[in-house]
Amino acid sequence: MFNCEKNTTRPFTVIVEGNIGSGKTTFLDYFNQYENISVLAEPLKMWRNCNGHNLLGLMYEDPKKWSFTFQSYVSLTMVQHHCHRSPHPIKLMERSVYSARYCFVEKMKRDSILSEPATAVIDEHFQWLINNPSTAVDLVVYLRTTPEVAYERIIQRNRKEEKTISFDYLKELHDIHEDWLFYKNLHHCPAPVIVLNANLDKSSIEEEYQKCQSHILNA
Ligand code: DCM
Ligand code: MG
Repeated sequence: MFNCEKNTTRPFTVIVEGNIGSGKTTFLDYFNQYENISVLAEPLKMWRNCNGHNLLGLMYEDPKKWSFTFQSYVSLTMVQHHCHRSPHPIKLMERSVYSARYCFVEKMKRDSILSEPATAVIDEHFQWLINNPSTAVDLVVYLRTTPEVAYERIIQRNRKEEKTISFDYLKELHDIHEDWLFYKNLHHCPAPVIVLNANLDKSSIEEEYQKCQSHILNA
């Protein structure tokens, strides 16, 4: 067993989930204004520079060759966030070890991008991780978009690594998020889920955030 928060109480931990382009960063930026919340954005910088290697870029360039490497690194950096000793009583994380396995690895497995042996290793690792107290979460916020809106936002933000993302890929990733967090018929949900309409644009989304604000702040 590992327990990164030995001798400290675990903060109320919220994971923010949703498709690529669902507005997770905008959500985190909004909650950054509260002093009692530790906000942990996805460590994209690390994924783009692991000792000089852009693993995110390699994964999109040659998925068969690099997906295992990339997802192994994602898992490590996500565990680091789960273990982060928050100085505040509330911790907000962008994604988690759960969406890495239940959405991205799931998709790669279905597409045979990850081989069966590679998936077996990931699964053993994942099962061990989630049986440890440090990966426990208290609330899931699901930023629910249509794949059309998410796709449009990805085009607008124009990340160079993401140019190869097709609408079909995004649609399938959307369906997997839906099955997991909306219909709840795919994998277990690690905590209660609040679903927000994340199709709304920046000018009206803050009102939507109110639906989960008290759950988070009064935790
Ligand atoms: N990503 C991935 N596998 C994960 C997590 C993220 O392939 N386990 C990719 C999807 C995006 C990028 O990383 O291209 C950033 O993710 P996000 O949608 O969370 O901003
Ligand atoms: Mg993001």
